[in-house]
Amino acid sequence: MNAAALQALIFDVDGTLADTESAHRAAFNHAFAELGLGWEWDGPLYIRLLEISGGKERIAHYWNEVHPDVKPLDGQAMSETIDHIHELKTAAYERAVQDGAVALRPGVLRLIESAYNDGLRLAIATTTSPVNIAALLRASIGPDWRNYFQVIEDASTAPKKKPHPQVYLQTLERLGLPASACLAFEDSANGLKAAQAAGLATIVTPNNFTAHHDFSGALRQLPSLDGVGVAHLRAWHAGRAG
Ligand code: XBP
Ligand code: MG
Repeated sequence: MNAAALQALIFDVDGTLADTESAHRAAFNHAFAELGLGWEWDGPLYIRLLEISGGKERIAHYWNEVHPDVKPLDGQAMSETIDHIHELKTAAYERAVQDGAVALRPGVLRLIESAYNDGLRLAIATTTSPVNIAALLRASIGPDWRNYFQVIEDASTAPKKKPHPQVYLQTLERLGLPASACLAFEDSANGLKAAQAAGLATIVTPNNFTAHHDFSGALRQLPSLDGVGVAHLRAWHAGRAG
């Protein structure tokens, strides 16, 4: 048993705070169509591609594995073409989120508010782009959403994507807390691995895209955060192994 008291909650974004992946998939397809690439990611393919964290990395993987014959656009280097596809994808995703395509998962807002009011520190550790986080949380929490989160680490600050623990290690460093004083919240096996590799006890709320993943070693696996309060978190955290 580890005696550190619970001081902070660290949230993944995609799939954990909100079921965002359908909107991400549509945005990727929108960008592919805008550029006339003739690529279309259907649901089952996207579930497999989600094993690659990060939008740019996912595009690169698909391109290398499935369409090695496709040439970069207009004589650009492959990385520049991927950056361009990803810019269009990010703009399409932001528009969709602003139009209300994504809502927070059940229990998320209530837990964020009650943890904040209880004096817990809140942080975000995600592989996604900062504009995506802002669009989602502005639309679902309001213009002052940043006040809740003391630390935000994302694709712009942690280039090594999950399952690498970089994003969690940087979050802990900026919080100035040991992993033993925190809980992580994740929805995917890559996310769980990243959090575990940073030493974090992790609560997993799978969704339709990640239900088949292996969540061995999670502190708790729950259908959602609906009905989960700070008292539950403190009890689970106090009872965790080492
Ligand atoms: C989420 C992701 C993200 C989104 C796409 O992983 O992999 O890349 O699918 O967003 P996690 P970007 O929830 O584990 O952080 O296109 O901005 O990368
Ligand atoms: Mg996730």
